[in-house]
Amino acid sequence: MSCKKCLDKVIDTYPSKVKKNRQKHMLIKQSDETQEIQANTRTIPGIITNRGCAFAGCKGVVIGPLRDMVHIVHGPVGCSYYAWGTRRNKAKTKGDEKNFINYCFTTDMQESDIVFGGEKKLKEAIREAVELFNPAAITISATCPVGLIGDDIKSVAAEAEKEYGIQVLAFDCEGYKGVSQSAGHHIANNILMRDVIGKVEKSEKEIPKYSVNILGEYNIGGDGWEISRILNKIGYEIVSIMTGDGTYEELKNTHNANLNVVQCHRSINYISEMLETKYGTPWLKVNFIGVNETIKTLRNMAEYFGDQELIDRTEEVIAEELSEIEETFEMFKKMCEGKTAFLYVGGSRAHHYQGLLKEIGIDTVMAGYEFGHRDDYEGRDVIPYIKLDADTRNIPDLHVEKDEKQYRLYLSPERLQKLKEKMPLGQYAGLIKEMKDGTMVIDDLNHHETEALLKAVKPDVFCSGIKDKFISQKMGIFSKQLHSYDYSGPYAGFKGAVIFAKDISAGINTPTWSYITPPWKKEPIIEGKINEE
Ligand code: CFM
Ligand code: HCA
Repeated sequence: MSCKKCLDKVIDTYPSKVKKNRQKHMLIKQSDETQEIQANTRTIPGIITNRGCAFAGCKGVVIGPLRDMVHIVHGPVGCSYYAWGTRRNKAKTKGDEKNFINYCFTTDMQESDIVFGGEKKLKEAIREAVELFNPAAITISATCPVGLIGDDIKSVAAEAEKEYGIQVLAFDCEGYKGVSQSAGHHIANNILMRDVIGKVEKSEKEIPKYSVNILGEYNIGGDGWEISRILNKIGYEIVSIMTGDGTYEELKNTHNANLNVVQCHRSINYISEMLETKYGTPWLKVNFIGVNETIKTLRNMAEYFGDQELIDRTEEVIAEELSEIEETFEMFKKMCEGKTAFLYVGGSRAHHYQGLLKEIGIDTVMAGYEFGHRDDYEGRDVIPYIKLDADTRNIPDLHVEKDEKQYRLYLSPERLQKLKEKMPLGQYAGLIKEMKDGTMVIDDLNHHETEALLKAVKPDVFCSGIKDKFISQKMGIFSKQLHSYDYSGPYAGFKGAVIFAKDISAGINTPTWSYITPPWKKEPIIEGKINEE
C-alpha cells in the first residue's frame, strides 16, 4: 500500500471535522515542495493522545533532574507518586554533595485542602524539607487543583526564602496550561533564567577557554555522562549540563561559558536564546545520537573555537573512539540491515534517532513528535519561531535585556557570521529536511492511528514510549522505548551507538515475534465509519 493510501485509510474512519483537522498534522516528505505541518495545537477531545501535561514538562523534564534541590510537588499525591523514578534521568552523588534524585516530595493535598486551601500544608512541607534535608534550594511545582483553587505559591515561596535564607522557586506549571508538556518547558526555562542563571559574576580571565554548557541533555540512561566523557577527553570544560545530573550551583554559573551546545532544542530553546541575548553566548545545535552526528558535532565545536590544537585533539579522539567500536558496530549492523522503523517520540528524539537507525541499516518510514512545534519539523532559520509559538498563549514570555556588566563576545561578529554559514549556530534544520522523500510525518500520533498504521505497514521496530509499547508488541512488532531506553543505555556518543545497535538487533532478531498472532488474525474486528450525527 502506498503511504498516501495508508494515511487516507487511517483517517477515513474519522468524522469529517476530525479528519480535516488530523489531515493537517500529516504529510509525506517531498523535497521539491515547501511543506508545512500543523503542530503544537490542542489535541481533539476524546482522542487518546500520548502527550503529557505542563507539570510533566516543567517538574518532570526540566527541573526534576537538578539533584541538589528538593522538588516539592504541591498537589494530590498521584502526580508526584506515579511519576516517581519513571524518567530515568540518572544522577550520581559526588563527594559529600547532596543528591535528592531518588526522593519523591509532595504535599499530598486532601479534600479539605482543596476546600480550605493548601498554603498551610505547603509551608509545612517546606519547613520539613529544610529541617530534614537542608537542600541548596527548593522548588515548588503546582499541579492542576492548585491553580483552580488559587493557592498563592509565589508568596509562600517568598516568605520561605526570607525565613530559611535559601532560594525557593515557585513554578505555576498546572497541568492544564498550554497544549502539552511543551508549555511546562517554557515555564521552567523562564524561571531558571530569571531567578537562577547569572547569579555568579566572573571576569573573562576566570572563564576557561574551551568552556561549554550542554543544554537540553537530561542524562536518560546515562547519555549525559557519555557525552561528558567524550568532551572532557578532548579538553572541554563543562560549566553546566542542563539539567541531567545537574546542580543548582552549576546552574547559577551557566552564563560563564564560551559556547552553549543544544541537544534538545524543544525543551530548552528559550534559555539558549535568552543566554545569547543577555550574555552574548551563541548556541550551536548539536546531536550526540549516532556515530556520524557525534563526529559532525565534535568537528563543529572544534571549529567554533578554531584552534588547531583543539581541532587535532578532536580528530585524535574521534579516531580512538571509532577504533574501539567499529568491529562490534559492524557486526550488529549486519543483523539489522534492510529493516524498517516507526519513530514516534516527544519533541526531538524522533529527529535525532533517524541517523543512528540509518547507520545500522534501518529505514525510518514514519516519524513524528508528540509535542514538537513547527520549527522542530520545518527548521527555524525558515520560520521566525516566536510568531508560531502557540504555547505562549497562556504563558507570559520572558524577554531578557542585554546585561551590560556580564555581556561578552567570545568571537567577533564577523567570525560568527562566517561560522553560521558552515554550521547550525543559532539555527535548527528540524526533522523534515533530513528525511528521505516518501517518509510519512505525523504530529501527535494517537492510539487509533498507531494501531491502524502498524497493521498496514508492519515495520520491524516501533520506537516510542510506554503508552504504546504493548499495542505494538501484542501485534508481534518489536517495540523499543526511546524515552526510557527500556532500562538500557546510554545510547549517546560512540559507545552508546553500539549499545543501541545491540539492543535493536536483539529485539528484531528474537524468534519471540513469530509466536505471536496479532489479534486481528484470530478475532473478528468490527470496522466501519463513525456516524457523524
Ligand atoms: Fe527533549 Fe527529552 Fe525529547 Fe523532551 Fe520528553 Fe524525554 Fe522525549 Mo520523554 S526533553 S523533547 S519532554 S529529548 S521526557 S529526555 S524522552 S518526551 S523526545
Ligand atoms: C513525560 C515523560 C516521558 C514519558 C515516557 C513515555 C519520559 O512525557 O512526562 O511515555 O514512555 O520520557 O519519561 O516522556
